[in-house]
Amino acid sequence: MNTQLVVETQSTRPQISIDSTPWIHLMRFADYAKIYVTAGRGGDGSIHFRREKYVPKGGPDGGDGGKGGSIVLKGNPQLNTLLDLRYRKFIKAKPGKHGAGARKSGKQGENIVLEVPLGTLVKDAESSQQIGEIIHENQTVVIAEGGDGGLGNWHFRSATHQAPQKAQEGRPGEERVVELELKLLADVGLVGFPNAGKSTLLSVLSDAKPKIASYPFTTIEPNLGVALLSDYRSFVIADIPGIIEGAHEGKGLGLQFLRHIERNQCLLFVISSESNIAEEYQVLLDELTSYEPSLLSLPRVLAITKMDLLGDESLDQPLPEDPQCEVVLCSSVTNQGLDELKEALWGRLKELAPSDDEPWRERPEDDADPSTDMPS
Ligand SMILES: Nc1nc2c(ncn2[C@@H]2O[C@H](COP(=O)(O)OP(=O)(O)OP(=O)(O)O)[C@@H](O)[C@H]2O)c(=O)[nH]1
Ligand SMILES: [Mg+2]
Repeated sequence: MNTQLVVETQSTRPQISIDSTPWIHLMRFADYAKIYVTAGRGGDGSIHFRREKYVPKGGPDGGDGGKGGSIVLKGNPQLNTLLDLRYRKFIKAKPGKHGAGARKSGKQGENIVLEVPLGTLVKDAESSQQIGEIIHENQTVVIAEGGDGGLGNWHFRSATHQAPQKAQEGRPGEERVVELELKLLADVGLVGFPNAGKSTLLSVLSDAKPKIASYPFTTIEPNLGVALLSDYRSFVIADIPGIIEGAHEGKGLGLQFLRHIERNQCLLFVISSESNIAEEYQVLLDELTSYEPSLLSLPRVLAITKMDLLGDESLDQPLPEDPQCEVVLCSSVTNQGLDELKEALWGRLKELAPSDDEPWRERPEDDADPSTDMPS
């Protein structure tokens, strides 16, 4: 557990208004990428005839062309963003080699494998049709299939056609524009205003080491961490950029972060002890509702952070009246309430578990066959 924190001692929560932070609009959150992919063309079939000593008029023996390289996505749980792909706009796989005499097939073009985080959805940019979704480690989805190699003239021989001058050309590889969108797969999603202390909380609840600073929107891409509890229990927490009023309309990092919350099993609201807690909680709830009303059916826990800043004073303000939400007072500096918070989250996640034998982390969509459609 990482307890080395650089902590500001005074309240650092500024008033966020979109006018005072115009640079936020310029930041792109790396959970979306559009790429142009061209699979390799298949190699041509060969027109060739056997030439051997003492074998006059050897028959046709032109081999087939090799298949072109495909472009394939592969799940990598170490990744949290699609950033790498944003710098590789055009991706082209190698063609297959042409067939040769003695029925020799051409070599296949090499597949290009693009590693992406778990939770990546891929769709055809033109038709908007979903091509696939990466959920499991090492799961693959072909996004552009290599062209088949052409048949060599050997295939075209017949009793009446003993010297066919015909072979097939290789087929072109698939070419398309695809859009990738990341919706992180985490059990618990942190929801809070910028600077509320979300990343700091993630760093003390889990093994993650996110960037922490006293200015808003420090987090511009999501971080995942694994929270460990006793008896080998664990769950995954995702820290995402802060929410501000109007986020559902695209303010701040807006919609770019909200899509991650959809996949969480449970939401952890984070509000600083120095804020107007009930008011801030209501803004957060309203933003979630405006974006996707079904988010309110997710179990939720409210962590009131930075309790250490109150010193000896107790929390002297009304808490949100929400029977569905358990409230835990905590501090990432003194570790107050952290174990209680983990247990509260575990409790909520456990309620979702189908049974003790089946871990709750098995989501319905996880039942889908993770087997690959990777071309051979
Ligand atoms: N005293 C005190 N300071 C804290 C605590 N948690 C976080 N902070 C400080 O609050 C500031 C903001 O913390 P972050 O964890 O970066 O906040 P965040 O919610 O991730 O902010 P964004 O990524 O900008 O949305 C930093 O200066 C932290 O050191 C706490 O429990 N006590
Ligand atoms: Mg942060």
